[in-house]
Amino acid sequence: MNEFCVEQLSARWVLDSRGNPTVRVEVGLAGGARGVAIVPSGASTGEHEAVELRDGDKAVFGGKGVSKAVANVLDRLAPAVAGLDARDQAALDHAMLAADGSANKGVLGANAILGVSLAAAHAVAAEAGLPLYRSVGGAGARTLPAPMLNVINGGKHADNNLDFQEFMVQPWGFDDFETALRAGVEIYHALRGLLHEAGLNTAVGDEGGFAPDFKTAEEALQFLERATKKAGYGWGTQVFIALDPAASELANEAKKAGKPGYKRFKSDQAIITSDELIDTWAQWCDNYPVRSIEDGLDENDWAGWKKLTDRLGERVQLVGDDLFVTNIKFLRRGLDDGCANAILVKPNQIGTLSETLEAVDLARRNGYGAVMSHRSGETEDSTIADLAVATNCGQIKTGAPCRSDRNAKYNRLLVIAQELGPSALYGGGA
Ligand code: 2PG
Ligand code: MG
Repeated sequence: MNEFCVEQLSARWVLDSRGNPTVRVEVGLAGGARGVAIVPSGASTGEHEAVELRDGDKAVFGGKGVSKAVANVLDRLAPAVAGLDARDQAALDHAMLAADGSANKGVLGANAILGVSLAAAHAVAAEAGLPLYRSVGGAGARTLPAPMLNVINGGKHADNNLDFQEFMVQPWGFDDFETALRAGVEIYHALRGLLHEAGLNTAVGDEGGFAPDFKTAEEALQFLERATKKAGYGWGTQVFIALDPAASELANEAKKAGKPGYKRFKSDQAIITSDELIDTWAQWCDNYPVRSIEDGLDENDWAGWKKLTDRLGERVQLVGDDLFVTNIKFLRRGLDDGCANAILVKPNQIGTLSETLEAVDLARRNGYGAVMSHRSGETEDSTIADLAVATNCGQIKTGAPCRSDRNAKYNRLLVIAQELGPSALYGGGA
């Protein structure tokens, strides 16, 4: 036994940003340090994500209780990791995978496993007297990520008429994180003013972005352009568009209607083909400064992804979220088939920290980008901010600069930037 060995685990439910229960884990080490993590939760989840264990008892939290996952932390995972040296994250995670025994963490729950995995990493950092990004990333961790700010919400994240889920701005031509974030915030406030003047709703969706009804999806892009210019920034020189239409959701809606393709389920109900959706993205890239498109097609439309990548992959970042689910098995297929050129990284899609780091590593070694990401259901936990810096991945997606569950990450990055001082690099540098 040394001071980094796991001595104690506690767990309980707490609430996430949508008011649903989620798992909070605290890990105590023999040396006395403690680490805490709270697990997030998605709404537009990928089919192949690791299993988020919910109780399913409709009488309690509408079935969304996590008492089974909490019990699994205490009864099954605690004995599996007791006494292990938590500095060996892969060994600790592996002990939990062995205790679960399934391919998708469906026995004990990825929400239980990830809670322990991340809390253990926090405890190690505390015991070593290091910030998490340094403890996980080592001496080279110093790149602040370029934020993708999701300033207009639609799809499953809002009750408006936008079929596509996320309209983000990404400040790219800036020297440092702080100035880039300031630009994003000023654009957000300019956008609020413009929407208000136009008589549009300024209430926000799940990720803090505005969620008005627009005449067309393209009108959302036009508002982004006006807001960027009103805030005094260069459209297409300093500020770019990043999109996450979450196309798997459109494909699911078509499937429900018994048809193949993609259904515009909130606007005109039209069902369009993969080729037509690719044409839409190509047109938008011609007419607007689009830098990044995530889940532009359905997670099962590998042939479409190949076409999309051949058509736009040279000039636009094409990010696989539902497509890869932070899982190297699916990422390998993408690498082999030439699908996408970047991966979205969500620790709870795969369920352990070491597998998350492995996915980032595989992507980077093969020339794919990596974007660290929140979930639509979040909390005050800001672990992903540290992970973005730890991996030097250069980009983070963590919502609008609004609502404390989103700003917890931005605020943590501001503090990290200050800590790093002149040694900090910025992922979206000029
Ligand atoms: C996404 C995410 C986060 P959710 O699709 O990228 O923005 O949404 O957490 O609902 O899957
Ligand atoms: Mg997505």
